[in-house]
Amino acid sequence: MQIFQPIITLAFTLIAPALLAGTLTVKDPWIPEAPPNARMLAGYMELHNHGEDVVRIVDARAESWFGNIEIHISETQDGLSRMRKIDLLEIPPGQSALLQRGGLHLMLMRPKRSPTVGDQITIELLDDAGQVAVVVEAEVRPRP
Ligand SMILES: [Cu+2]
Repeated sequence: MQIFQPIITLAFTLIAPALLAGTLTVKDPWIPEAPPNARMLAGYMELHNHGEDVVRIVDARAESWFGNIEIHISETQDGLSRMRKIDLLEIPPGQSALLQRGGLHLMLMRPKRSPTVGDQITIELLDDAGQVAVVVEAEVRPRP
């Protein structure tokens, strides 16, 4: 039996990262610093799906920092800029989703404390199966 142990260990070492890594990668996640009493902050990043299946993001959480997080899109209608909540962010295989100023973004709502420049905020993005699709380490930076 003992002779099989290294083989099992090797197999797990090879397989485990593939299972854990998921198919989304995150580039440059950041949060513009907001005034201390702000009721919401934005979260920006680039998500890339390097897997073979579509990824559907429906929710996000950072429970030690925010009461809830929504996915928003900013749109200009009749010359007015407004934000709309979207229930599903679909990223097809090989495609990216860009969350940036004036477009898609995470809306980080009901802050439990005030994020300040340099803070690292861990955000989990959840897929339509309720699984964590990717864990994001977003840095709070000065507002441009
Ligand atoms: Cu918003």
